[in-house]
Amino acid sequence: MRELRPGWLAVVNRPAAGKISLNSIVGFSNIPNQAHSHSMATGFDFTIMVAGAAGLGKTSFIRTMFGPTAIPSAAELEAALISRPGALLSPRGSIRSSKSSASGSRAAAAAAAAAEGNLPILTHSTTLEENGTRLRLTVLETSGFGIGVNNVHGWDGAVRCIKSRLDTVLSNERCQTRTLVLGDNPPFVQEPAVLFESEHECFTSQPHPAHLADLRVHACLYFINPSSRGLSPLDIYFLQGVHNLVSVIPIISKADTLTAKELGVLKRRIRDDLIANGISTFEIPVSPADDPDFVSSVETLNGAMPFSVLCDDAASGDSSFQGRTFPWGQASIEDESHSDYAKLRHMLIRFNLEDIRSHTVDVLYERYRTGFLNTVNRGRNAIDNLRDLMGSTSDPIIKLKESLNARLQEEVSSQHSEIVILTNRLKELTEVVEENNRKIESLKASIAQTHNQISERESDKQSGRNRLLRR
Ligand SMILES: Nc1nc2c(ncn2[C@@H]2O[C@H](COP(=O)(O)OP(=O)(O)OP(=O)(O)O)[C@@H](O)[C@H]2O)c(=O)[nH]1
Ligand SMILES: [Mg+2]
Repeated sequence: MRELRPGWLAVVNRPAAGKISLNSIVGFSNIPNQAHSHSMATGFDFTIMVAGAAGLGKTSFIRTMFGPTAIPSAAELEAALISRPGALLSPRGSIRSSKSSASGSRAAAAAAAAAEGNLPILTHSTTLEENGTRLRLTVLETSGFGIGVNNVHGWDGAVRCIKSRLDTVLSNERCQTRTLVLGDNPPFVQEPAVLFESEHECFTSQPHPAHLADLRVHACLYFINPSSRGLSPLDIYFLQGVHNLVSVIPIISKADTLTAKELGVLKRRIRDDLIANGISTFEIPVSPADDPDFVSSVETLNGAMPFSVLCDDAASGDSSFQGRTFPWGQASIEDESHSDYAKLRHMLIRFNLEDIRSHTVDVLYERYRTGFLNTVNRGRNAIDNLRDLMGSTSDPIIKLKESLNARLQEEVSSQHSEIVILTNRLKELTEVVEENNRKIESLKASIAQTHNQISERESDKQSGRNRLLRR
């Protein structure tokens, strides 16, 4: 093998069809192995929301799929509420259950909160390990939806929860420094929810390399009532709210309660309702370059949507059989004639987990981010326009204040000068009046003097006349 020096690339053969093959081994064919060992060291984050009306088997499904450590059962949750009465919190932090009434009050408290638009969300995180691969699984379960009298705003809390996680990632990206996580459990944003950390850590080892925790909800499994006649208005309301934020996978629960014919009809109605209401669900991507066998298996999986599922009956106590036992027989979760559970597991975990994640992260989140930045830019442009309008690069508010102050001062000074003019005019007029008064006074005095002179002359005349008469 030739020695590879910096800046030197081995003689290359010009490509036959766009590819360049090197004559010597550089070593980048080892990159997949490096990526593999890095992934093994850091593990994977996967956050999943299970949503749907109360009692449809959401908890049972997660426990069947990921094992009993992935989420507490209803009984474990009640027990936890009895030991930790304040565990069920409303978004505003008020305690919604008390020790004395924990059992049974969970549903009532959840229904009350859901009616106020604060649907409680049970958040449970655990690290699972399989053949050395770590999966940091976070399950968010909507709890108590649809059992209240008024469910109109029931889903708002769940939509807000998904958005707030996206917003956290978005604001983290805009921060100058971000905190890397050491250890298994990522930090959590406080949900309007019950927050339980797993007490059954499956994995203990040295801290693995630091990584940036991904808080986004990657998939939303939406459970549909098997006894419905398609999507209900509330189903449509929720799905329309989240389908642009997360990869949505619709699921028909309790497949064992439907005949094959009923299931076919329900699936068709749900597909029609999804299309009619413009709701997009996750589909496994295929490209024209893909192998035809692969394409046909993907078509089978995509065609099975919405998946019907059947959950293991934990209460049966039979660990050798996964499924449900009835007086007339057994329904196995693995049997494809009973449900699409095997197909869903195939897609959700075994083959398309990364596709689901990348659809949420690279397509939906990018769209959300672009929309947010467009809004911010529009706001900035409006401020810039205002600045241009004011002919200054300074803060428009300060500029506006300054211009108002200047105008006010101008008006005050113009009024002031008017007052000065008027005062001067008044002074002049007063002087004129005083002058006129003085003239009047002097005229009065001269008139009085003339009067006196006339009366003196009159008396002189009278005395002359009297003298003449006496003679
Ligand atoms: N027949 C049948 N029953 C099921 C199935 N899955 C779950 N159940 C039963 O449905 C009931 C409710 O199951 P959960 O898993 O607690 O339902 P959930 O959706 O988590 O309920 P909430 O958390 O209260 O919203 C339990 O009695 C389960 O045994 C299923 O596939 N078929
Ligand atoms: Mg549950």
